[in-house]
Parts: sequence; C-alpha cells; structure tokens
Amino acid sequence: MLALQNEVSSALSYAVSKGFQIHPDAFTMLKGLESDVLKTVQEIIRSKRPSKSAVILVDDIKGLLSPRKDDGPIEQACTVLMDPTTKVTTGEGVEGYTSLFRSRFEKSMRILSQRPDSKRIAKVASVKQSSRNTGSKVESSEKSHHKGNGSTIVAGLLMSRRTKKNGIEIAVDDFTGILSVTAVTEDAKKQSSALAMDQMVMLELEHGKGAPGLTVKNVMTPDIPDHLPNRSKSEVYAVLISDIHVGSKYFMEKEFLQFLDWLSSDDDIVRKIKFLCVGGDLIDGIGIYPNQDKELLEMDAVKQMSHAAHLLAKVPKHIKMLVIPGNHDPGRRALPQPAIPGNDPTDHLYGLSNCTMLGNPSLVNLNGVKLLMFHGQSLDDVIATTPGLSYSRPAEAMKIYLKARHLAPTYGERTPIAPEQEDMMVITEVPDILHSGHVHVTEVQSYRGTLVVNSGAWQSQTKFQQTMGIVPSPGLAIVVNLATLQPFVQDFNQ
Ligand code: D5M
Ligand code: FE
Ligand code: ZN
Repeated sequence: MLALQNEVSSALSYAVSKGFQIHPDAFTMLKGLESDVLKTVQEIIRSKRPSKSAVILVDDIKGLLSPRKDDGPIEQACTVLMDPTTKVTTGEGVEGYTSLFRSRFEKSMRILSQRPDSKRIAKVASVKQSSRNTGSKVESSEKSHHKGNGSTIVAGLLMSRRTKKNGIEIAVDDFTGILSVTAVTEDAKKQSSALAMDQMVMLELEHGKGAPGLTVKNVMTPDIPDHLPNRSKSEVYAVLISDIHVGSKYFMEKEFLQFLDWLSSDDDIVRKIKFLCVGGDLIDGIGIYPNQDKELLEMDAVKQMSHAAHLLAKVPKHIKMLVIPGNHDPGRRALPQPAIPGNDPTDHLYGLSNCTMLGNPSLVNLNGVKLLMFHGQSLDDVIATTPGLSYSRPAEAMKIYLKARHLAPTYGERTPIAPEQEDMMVITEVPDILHSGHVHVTEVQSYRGTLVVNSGAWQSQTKFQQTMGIVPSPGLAIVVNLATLQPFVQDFNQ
C-alpha cells in the first residue's frame, strides 16, 4: 500500500506551515513510501532546523530511512499481494485478445497518469481528425494538445514497426484509432527500436520534420520512478533460486544438496534466512522441448515432482518457501500460470507446512519488501527482439519489463499468453525486488531503486544450450539482506 493521498497532502500542509517546501522529486518519493508520511516529514523538519535550508530534498528522506540497527525481535511477515491462481479462466481464445489488450491499455494509462506530462496526452482519433482538417498543418487546429513548441503527445500500444526509406515507421493503438508515425532522427530511431512490440508507449510528436505526416520527437515508456525501496526493519535474509530441473540428466543434485545442507548450518547469516523464493522450473518435465526424453533421468513428471518435494522437504521449517511454476512444471503453460496443481495434503509439496504455492507471476510482501516473482519465459522474446541484449545479461533484459511495466509484452512470439479479461502481467505496483530465472544465467542489477535478480539454475549446460551458445552459471544462490537490499552470491560449485 502506497501512502494515501490525504496523508501526503497533510504532510505537505505541515511542511508549508513550518516554512518548508518539498522538492518535486522528494514529493514523488514521499508518495511512494509505505511508512507514515507525516511522521517522516516531521522528523526531517526536526532534524533540518539547525541549518536553514527550507527545502526538503530526496537525500533528506534517504538519510532518514537508511537501515536501522537490528535490536528488535526478528520478524518474518509474508503476505501475498497478487497471485493469478484463482483469477485465471481456463478457457482459451474465446474472447480473442481485444479485452486483454484493452485491460493492458487501461492499466498502463493509470500508470502514465501519475506523470505530469500525461495531461497533454491526446486521443489518436482527435489527432487524426485534426490532421485531416488542416492537411499538413496539424499544429494550427489542435492547440489543446500542444505546448508552445508545437508537439503532440499520444499514448498507446505499439502495434507495428517497419523500417522505411526515411526512418522507422511505428503505429500505436489507443482504442480510439491507430496512428502511424515516423522516427527520423537517430535518437528517435534508437528509442523506437528498443521498444517491445505490443507494449505501452507514450510518443511526443511533431509535424513535418523529415517525413510526411507526424514524426517522433521523443519516446517515453511507462517505466518505474526512481525511488527509495522499502526495507525490512530487522536484518532478515531472503534466498532467491530457480530452475532446479529435477529429472534432467543435467540436474546438479550434489550441489543442490550442498545448498540444502548450508540452509541448515549454524552460520550467523544463514540463521537469519527467513525466506526461500523458488522462481519456477522445479522439474524438467516431459515433452517440453523436442527430443527432451534423451536428456531425462526420470521419465515421469509426477515422480520428478515428488523427488523435488523430497529435496525441498530438507529446507528447515523456520524458512518460509514461496514457489511459482516455470514452463517445465505441471499445469497450464500459458501466462499467467496458476500455482503448480496438486492441492492435496498427501501431495508432498503441498504437504510441506513451510511452503506456499503461488502462480506465475506473483507479488509478495516480505517484511515490508515487495518482491515480484516471475519465471521469465518472455526473456527469450525480449532478448531475441531488443538490439544489444544477450543471454549473458539477463538482468539487463529484465529492465525492459520495468520500463514497459509489463512482464510479457509481446504477443504471438515464443511465450504463450492466455487471452484473460484482465491483463495480470502489467506491473501495476513498483516492486522493490524483481526475481526471475529461466535463462539459467545469474545476474544482479539495480534499476531506479529496484533490485533486479536473475537467479540462474541448478542444471548444467544442456545440448540445446550448447548449440545456442548459452553458457549457464548454475549452482549459485542469491542471498538478499531485506534490511538493506544488499545482495550477495553464495557459490555451491566445489
Ligand atoms: O530454458 C533455459 C533457456 O534455454 C531459456 O533461455 C530457453 C532456452 N532453451 C533451452 N532449451 C530450448 C529448446 N529446446 N528450445 C528453445 N529454447 C530452449 P528452460 O525453460 O529452463 O529450459
Ligand atoms: Fe529453466
Ligand atoms: Zn524456464
């Protein structure tokens, strides 16, 4: 839960009454805080008194919220903020994709509406209408859409992108119409190429600069704001892993057992591990890829899953496990995926008292830290279609999710997406940690305050990955201190 509007305004009135101003960036940060906003502002003003700077800055808030000393009892609070499991409809393709895309558009518009420049967004229908009315002179009749510089802003889903003689032609759909415009400058071409197809985009347009019709002046994505992430009050650790692939010839059972042993060890930090997040692909499954059977040790997915459950049963009971499915696990393949099926106490995974089975993607709150878990299938599409990305830098690719505010933007590529009424893949809430797997390469990055983690795998390089030139970095666990969001890597390769 973000700060409520009236909490923010009473904090603002308080600051003004004390002769203080709040810098716009600091104001945005305050709106994103989970803690008591008024109290935060009061504390800042109290601490600023001696100096006479009358503006509250981002750094004042950051200073106040830096990690506290761990003196209270260790908490272990986990709530599920979003889980598609009970929301997915089992039918496929009945409604078509119109309602899914409409939901995507509306949710994305709500995200965009938090930006000041969103007030200038014009409807495609009216932009087209005014172009028709005035021929080439769109500026003269559409004053309301323009600032002094004569630009227009539209927002919509990216429906097509074509390389033309005079630049890159892109088309956006905002459900009032589809508008084709051209990116002519090097900057605009680069920005347009970096977009994922079907993602939400905001375009600043101008008229007649190097191509007929409207040209692209600036490309803006919904993106996440530069923010201060939420942190746990006590020093508690979460371990992020994924892609165990039990049942595969290449499953690194020895290393995984060492990891499980480590979780039970008496190390100072290990004792503070309260959460284990498993980002999908628990088993290798069967029939997932052509000729997969040649690479399996165990040919029965039920037996693979029971083997995985026996392993995860070794996780100490004081560690809470959160498990989402990947593309190799049983259940629906199309996104969003409900939790791995088997809600039966005799089923070993569901029988584990410390294990919560969630859908893919899911958003959870761990001691105040918002963690978005998504297996990451769509990384294959993102990496294939975005210039400059590669399998060796999966966290770099995951930033596209945050910029697009969507976990599987492109429809009709390798990632199966179900035509749900609601687009549950839109990143409505800004996560403090984004956790994916799937590409089997470990990487940790920070993006605008969010910790971006790809947690690698417990499977060594498969024949397919060898032919594809994918070099996995298996046998590593990512450990995150939830009080500071500092990550470190624990290596189980001997
Ligand atoms: O996927 C692991 C990574 O390897 C992921 O980036 C997809 C890619 N991969 C692996 N095998 C195949 C086949 N046979 N076809 C296409 N892509 C593949 P994971 O889902 O963990 O197997
Ligand atoms: Fe995998
Ligand atoms: Zn996978």
